[in-house]
Amino acid sequence: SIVSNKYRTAYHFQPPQNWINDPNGMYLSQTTNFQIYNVEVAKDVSPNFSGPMYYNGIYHQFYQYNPNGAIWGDIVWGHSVSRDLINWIRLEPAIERTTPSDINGCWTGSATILNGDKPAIIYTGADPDKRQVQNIVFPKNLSDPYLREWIKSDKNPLIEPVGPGLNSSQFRDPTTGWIGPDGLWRIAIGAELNGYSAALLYKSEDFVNWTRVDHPLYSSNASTMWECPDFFAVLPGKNSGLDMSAAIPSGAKHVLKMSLDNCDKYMIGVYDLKSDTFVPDTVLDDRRLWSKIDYGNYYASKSFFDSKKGRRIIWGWTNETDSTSDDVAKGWAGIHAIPRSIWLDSNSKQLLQWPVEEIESLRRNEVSHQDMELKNGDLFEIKDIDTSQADVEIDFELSAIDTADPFEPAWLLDTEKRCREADATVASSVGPFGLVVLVSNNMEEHTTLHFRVYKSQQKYMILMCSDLRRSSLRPGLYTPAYGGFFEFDLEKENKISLRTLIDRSAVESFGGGGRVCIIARVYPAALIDGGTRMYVFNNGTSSVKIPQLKAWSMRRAQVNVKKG
Ligand code: DQQ
Repeated sequence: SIVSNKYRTAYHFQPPQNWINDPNGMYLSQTTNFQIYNVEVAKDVSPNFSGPMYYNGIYHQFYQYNPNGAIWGDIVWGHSVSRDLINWIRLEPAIERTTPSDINGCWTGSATILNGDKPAIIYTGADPDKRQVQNIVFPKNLSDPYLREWIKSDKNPLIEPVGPGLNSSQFRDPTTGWIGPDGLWRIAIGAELNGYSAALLYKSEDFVNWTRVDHPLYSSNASTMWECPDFFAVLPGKNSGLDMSAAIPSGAKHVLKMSLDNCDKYMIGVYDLKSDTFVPDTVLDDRRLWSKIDYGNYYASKSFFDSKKGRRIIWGWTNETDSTSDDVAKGWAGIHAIPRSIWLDSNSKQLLQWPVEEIESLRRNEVSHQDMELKNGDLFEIKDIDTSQADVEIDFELSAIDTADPFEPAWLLDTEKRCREADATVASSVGPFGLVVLVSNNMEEHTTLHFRVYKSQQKYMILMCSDLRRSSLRPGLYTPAYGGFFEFDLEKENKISLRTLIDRSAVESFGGGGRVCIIARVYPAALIDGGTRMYVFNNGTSSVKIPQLKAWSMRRAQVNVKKG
């Protein structure tokens, strides 16, 4: 139907139809048979394939997928391959419900590359008693560059929910494995233990026989079960990634990510090898204050180390925010956010994220503006690009920052509320200024991305909002005002950057060089008829300079268009 075509994204990851949720195992396989691979790729995706010409590996992406409809259910492990993380070829499902240990569910898990470039996937199955257990699969034929077929071990289930205090229906989503100083493999599993949330730690010599360690990797009484834990090492200020199965360099920090309360949160700390536990740098009892990977519609993310480019990449799931009946009518639901490089800021206080550079290969029709000044009330239209499928990068330079309003720490407890109260129409001294996207001709529909600067003792706090409340005239949509705060150091920087990827019903934004990320789903009627516009604006009383603004139309990527 017209509706489904117009809201469907052009370069975000999604299957051709039906429901998708969590990204599952991901990794780069170093194939030895380049010849076969290149021939097959050429057949499948030429002539418009935009990836790098030279490539010595294949990215694999697995995901929770319903082959039978646009709602959650009948889940299998979808499988797609790519050589550039942007254009994907869809393969047959890698894992389906076929054995007692996964007959009631084939849920989230992770891939690990074992010694000798042999991948293995450990995933959660639901058994005949609906207990959650962990299973393993291996590729049937390592010389198949696509690794199409996966064989279940007859040792399954490898891990069962046994032991006092363990809730057998809250025991899932194993992480990628890593090797400790004793040479043993480790994985963590999300669980509810004695009513607390925990990342349980398991050890193994051979990746098949697992023993639970007598303490969790980390646990907390501040929340219930954590879904999809992710555990990885980072080096402060270095945007290169670390391989979790290699020796961890000194000075490294560790990150524990967990999915709860409809969002992905994380803690930064150290991995104490003596006690084999994660020790957060700061423990916050109120989980509303925990840092978020993304302050918008983003869940069940997972990262992997990309050995080709030496970076860590994170993927997350972004659900629809229209109604279930809309999803059934569209015939599809769910996308994945653009894969992002993820690394630790030099202050070791927060993660930074940026869309992988490969996405820039889709840019065309560059427009650029230099040295603009926006006074109070100014609205400047960005023209000559496809404003419904675009990439925009803007630097805002601040003047009169000393006059910024004072910051209230209580706002951190509910950043969405702050974005509703201090919205794009409410002037303060410094801000709001930003970008308005997917604007209908009469402006009745618009999605606003904006910043506001507050003074907090010696530093500044920036509020970034993605306000969807006027995004569509259609009824029955979830249209919050998402928001997050980040610190701003006037001595080191005087510009606030905004990058926004607009992809029809997806608006994915990166503020302050990736300090606050917000992905949102919007369904403007203007996408169906009338067309959309885009503007930069300033509604703050002091003026804002834009030393540089660049915008591009984005080409359609080849996302799962054909079967390999
Ligand atoms: N989705 C999977 C679970 C996981 C949840 C089931 C998170 O394994 O806990 O589809 O979105």
